Amino acid sequence: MHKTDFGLIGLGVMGKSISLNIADNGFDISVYNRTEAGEAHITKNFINENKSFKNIQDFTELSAFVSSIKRPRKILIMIKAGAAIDSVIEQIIPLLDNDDIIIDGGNSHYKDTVKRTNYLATKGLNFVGCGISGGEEGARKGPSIMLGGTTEVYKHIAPILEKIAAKDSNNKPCCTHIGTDGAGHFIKMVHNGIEYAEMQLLAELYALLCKSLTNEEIATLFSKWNSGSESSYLLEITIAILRKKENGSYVLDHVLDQAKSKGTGSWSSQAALELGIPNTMILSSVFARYISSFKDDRTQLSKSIKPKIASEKLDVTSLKSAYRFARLINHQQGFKLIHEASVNYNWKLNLSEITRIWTNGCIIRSQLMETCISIFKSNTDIFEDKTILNSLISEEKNTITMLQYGLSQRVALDSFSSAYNYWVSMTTENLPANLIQAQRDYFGAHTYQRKGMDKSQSFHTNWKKL
Ligand code: NBP
Repeated sequence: MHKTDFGLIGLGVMGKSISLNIADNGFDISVYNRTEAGEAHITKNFINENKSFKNIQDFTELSAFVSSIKRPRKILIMIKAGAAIDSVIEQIIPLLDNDDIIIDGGNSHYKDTVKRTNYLATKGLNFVGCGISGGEEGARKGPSIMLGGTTEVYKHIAPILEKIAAKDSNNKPCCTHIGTDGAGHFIKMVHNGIEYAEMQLLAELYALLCKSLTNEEIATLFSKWNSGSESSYLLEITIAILRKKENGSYVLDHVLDQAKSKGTGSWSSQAALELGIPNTMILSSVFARYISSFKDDRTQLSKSIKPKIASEKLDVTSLKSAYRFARLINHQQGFKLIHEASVNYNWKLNLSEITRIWTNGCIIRSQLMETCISIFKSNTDIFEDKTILNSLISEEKNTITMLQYGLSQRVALDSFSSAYNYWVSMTTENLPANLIQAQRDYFGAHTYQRKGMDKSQSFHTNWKKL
């Protein structure tokens, strides 16, 4: 058998789709899936289901799989993140040769990626942490690909990964070298964090709208929004979800209201806490999912509350404006976190290039993301863009109207409130943090600074003495 161009380990949802995408683009590929008890059929079934592809070689034995790939080998591991990655790495290390390239395409934690990069370098092997977004369909038709590792290694894998990636509006691949070691996985993690908040905003809008509109009416309203500046992939799928019926009734009405999560939202929040960046929207979206999981408690407690009957009329025009406002804040916070990580880890991240590869193939692709490409060509913070700042100033009024309606109707608007409170605090010169400083000094003698004086000067007051 002739040697293949690429190897892939893990024929799960993503692995299967990426393999077919690579084969479709004319590359020869070797695929492998572990053969736990009763699982030897996975690779065979995959080949049988895709008989038309003559350029896929399947293996159930790792050494034969590794030997079948051209050197330097490029092997994409597409399995569950965590210990499974380390286990596969340990199994293939003895089979590899110097300068071979292992690519981890799963949602691994960026700090694990840094450790693995350093560890594999001691073995003479290259490691690339690679974020892949777009779900099953994106993986098959063209995902957005965020690569870490060195520029040298990127050059080796770019011809294949750029070919299989989605293309932006200028037909450039939505695939780029993000930065060294953990940068690719960090960016994928924040991508997912922004996604959490984008999803939560739509869920909160739905919660408000379904008080007075049917699912079909909400879908019609969202369709109007989706034809303009607020268009996005997530809005598009929400419309389809709202309209989906089975046996004459809306499927959505039968879906249990407990949202699950796999970790990238909480990791983004942890990174924000570690780096000192107030990413309130991702955090509130993660907590909203956690709150949803307390279904039994909610059901029990709800029995003590009288339901609110919508008496006031909902001002639908304020909603679109509030939605835009909150999305701008979400993007501002997400990119502030990315910028801070860039400085902290010396990744020298190109924010405009990151937004560019997020304009197609990925879950948070949107018209706003297209706008962000030019914003980040000359700024590192969305607030520095005068047009955006003016837009936020004018949309504040509508956000207040929407939040007031939500409060009056007893609809929890975790993420919209986070956006608004963050905006108000960020645009307020004097916050009550002077009281916090005084309290800290009172009970812990932590000292404080005084207004108008050099910040290097610390003061302590005996607060008990009148
Ligand atoms: P799936 O759950 O569909 O597949 C998981 C794969 O991991 C299977 O091939 C499975 O083998 C393999 N695996 C496991 Br589980 N434990 C293993 C171990 N100890 N050793 C070797 N292989 C092991 O996951 P998926 O949706 O394809 O996701 C794969 C990665 O891509 C994850 O990190 C995920 O977070 C990430 N991701 C997923 C999406 C998405 O939309 N699904 C998008 C972007 C990124 P088996 O078949 O023998 O159990």
